[in-house]
Amino acid sequence: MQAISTPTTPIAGQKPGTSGLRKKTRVFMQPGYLESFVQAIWNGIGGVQGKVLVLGGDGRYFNDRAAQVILRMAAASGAARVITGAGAILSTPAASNLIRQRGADGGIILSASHNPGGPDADFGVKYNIANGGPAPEAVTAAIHAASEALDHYLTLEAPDIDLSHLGETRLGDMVVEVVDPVADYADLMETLFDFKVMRALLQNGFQLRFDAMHAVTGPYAVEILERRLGAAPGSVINARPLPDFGQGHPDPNPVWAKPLYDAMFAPGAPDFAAASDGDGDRNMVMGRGIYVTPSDSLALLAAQAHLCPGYAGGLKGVARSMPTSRAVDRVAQSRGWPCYATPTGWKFFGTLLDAGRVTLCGEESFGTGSDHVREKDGLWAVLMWLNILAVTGKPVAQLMADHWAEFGRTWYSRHDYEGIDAATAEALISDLRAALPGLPGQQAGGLRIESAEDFAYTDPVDGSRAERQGIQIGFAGGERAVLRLSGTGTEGATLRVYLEAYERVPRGDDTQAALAPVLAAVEALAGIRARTGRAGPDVVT
Ligand code: VG1
Ligand code: CO
Repeated sequence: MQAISTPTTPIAGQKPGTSGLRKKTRVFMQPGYLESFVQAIWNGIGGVQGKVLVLGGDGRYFNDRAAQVILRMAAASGAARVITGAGAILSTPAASNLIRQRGADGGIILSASHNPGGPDADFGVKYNIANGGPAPEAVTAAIHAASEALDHYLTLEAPDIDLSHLGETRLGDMVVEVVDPVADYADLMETLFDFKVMRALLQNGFQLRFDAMHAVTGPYAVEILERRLGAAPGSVINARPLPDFGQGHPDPNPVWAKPLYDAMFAPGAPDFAAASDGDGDRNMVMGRGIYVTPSDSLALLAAQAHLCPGYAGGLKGVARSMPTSRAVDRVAQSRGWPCYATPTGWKFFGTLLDAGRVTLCGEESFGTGSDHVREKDGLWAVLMWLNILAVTGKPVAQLMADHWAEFGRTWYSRHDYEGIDAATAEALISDLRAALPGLPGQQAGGLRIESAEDFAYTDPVDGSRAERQGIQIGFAGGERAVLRLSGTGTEGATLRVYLEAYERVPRGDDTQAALAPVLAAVEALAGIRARTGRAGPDVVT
């Protein structure tokens, strides 16, 4: 087979800091566009000659065709082997696991995560390194530089490979190995959690509902929850992955997983419910009559991790993204663990996990994970919850009440303003940034400002530096507000406002009421309503 060289298409707007490229699907489908980005990855990582790569995606529209393009391009550039899940399907955590288990040089994940899929929705391509985690800034910067210098890409003239059957085939000189996307991942889960005690729980009438949102976790959840753990058939709902996620928004939060959320407050609610996103790395957790914020979930999992076999030896430390609430910090402090605050994005946890400094980490954006892979892991979090529920025998609401009684309650909410004008959003942040030095000591709303900074981070392991990671404002009563712009959107700008307050002895159960003073302070400081013309946020989680 002959390698052919074709001129490239400019890849407009790739942000150097993001770990992949997320665009409208039709943009990726333009002739030569996907090819140009993939060639930029190959060039940015020093070529793929002789390398072993993992390839898989969340099954969204264009996943199948993109996989064929990438296979031909890997073969044309001399890759030795590409390992892919049947149908080119792999959840993000399963891809991370496969890279690690097989000692691959890296991998490509096809997904736009929780963004909708379809010809008029979103697609994405992400490169993961040999530790199984998202490419760090140095690698994404090299890929970005390569994309700007690109003048041709290499591919093969070859028919599509049949990816529906397990086994090995050849494409030119490269081996294409098709594996079961679920088996290795499910086996890994059995090494971390007590399947026997969870099976007994489910046999004793405990009801579970898992909403796969017509995304990639369907087959994983059916295999693990229904087949291996014996949950009643049908416990996994929306289990069939669809290229457009059934026209849904595969984002597990109270807004986009509303039917599940509402069901947990209605008569006949099951004991425990959870949902995951498009590519399976996010999770939302609920009990009967209770929604657990991701920040609280991280804190609870950290506090109870020792009940699970994989973590029985205790945790080395914990990490959270800076905007994530400090609920986990309070657990770490009482247990004497180191606790790190990193910039937003899972890639920043990689060095800490690799160096053995932390065991558990998480983000407020419905992401929780551990050192078992190098991505956040939705089903893993669900299983950890189930394991803890099974060992303690307490309902979710009781577990949380006991947790808050021990550590106090960290009230927390995120308000998102989506699709706002990019220039307005940039100006809002840069004006706030300019005002930062004068803020400490001033009043905002009814609160006194104690600290104000634009978060910067020096990685304690490799010394790499990340600046301008979000405006963080601390108030005298321990309240906190964070403002930053999303790096994952594909339309306009999204402003995220993170609100936090703390009560040692929590009163009531109204999160937004508890956070109203912080919100008033943010409005006074940033004037979001006046600047954007919006009456309020589009999504509140
Ligand atoms: C969002 C979340 C962030 C998460 C990222 C990728 O980023 O806030 O915590 O790591 O999505 O998640 P941003 O820049 O839009 O705030 V996933 O599940 O889309 O890979
Ligand atoms: Co995701």
